[in-house]
Amino acid sequence: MTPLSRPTLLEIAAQPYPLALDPARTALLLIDMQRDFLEPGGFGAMLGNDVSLLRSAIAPCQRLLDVARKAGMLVIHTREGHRPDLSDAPPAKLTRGPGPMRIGDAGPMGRILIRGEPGHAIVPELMPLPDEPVLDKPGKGAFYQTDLSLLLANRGIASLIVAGVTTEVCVHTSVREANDRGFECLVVSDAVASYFPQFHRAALDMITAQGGIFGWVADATTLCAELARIDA
Ligand code: TIU
Repeated sequence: MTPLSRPTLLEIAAQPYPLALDPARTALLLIDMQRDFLEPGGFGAMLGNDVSLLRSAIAPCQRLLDVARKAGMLVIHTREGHRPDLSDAPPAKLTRGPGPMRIGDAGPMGRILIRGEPGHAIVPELMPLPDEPVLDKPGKGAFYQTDLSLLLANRGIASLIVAGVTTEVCVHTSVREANDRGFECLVVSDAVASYFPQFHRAALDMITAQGGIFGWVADATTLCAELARIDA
């Protein structure tokens, strides 16, 4: 395909219909690609999940990161987790689940879902670059109690390419928050993943249903081919 030498609208073949993206006003939002969710011994495993189900999203996220960086797009990483003293964790979140392990308890990758612990870090395959903002969020949504709105406003961002984990929890919550704030969201179907394949499918369907009630869905190959045309 022909490279684009100046800012031009990209037309992405997406569901439920093609999406026009202005790359200068689009950010890549990578949600919670943390060891705590993707590796054994963290929060995901503590909840009784098979964390290997999430690892399929790593390679598509790497490809997205690569083209977004080359295109000069804003890349933002998020991490779910809490202060070591747990003062930002609602009691209802701390006591949720059957136990015996809970948020803040010591696990194989350090204290579970605690900022600064090894398990809280983003997986090495997707290590943020020094100039890429990393947002620590105490909730499932990327906007809740973070300065994400400010970062996006300062860069004039109108559209978000969303990837990460898990499809129906933090990705979905963040997309719903973004949609209500007026952002157009494109969720990358194979760069998001869930511990529950049926929830993954349903969550993607819920985004595109009703004429794209929450946004659009496209796969990483389709999207990367378009983004790779941008001459940064
Ligand atoms: N449990 C689950 O599916 N997800 C979370 O707790 N957090 C995120 O999705 N990041």
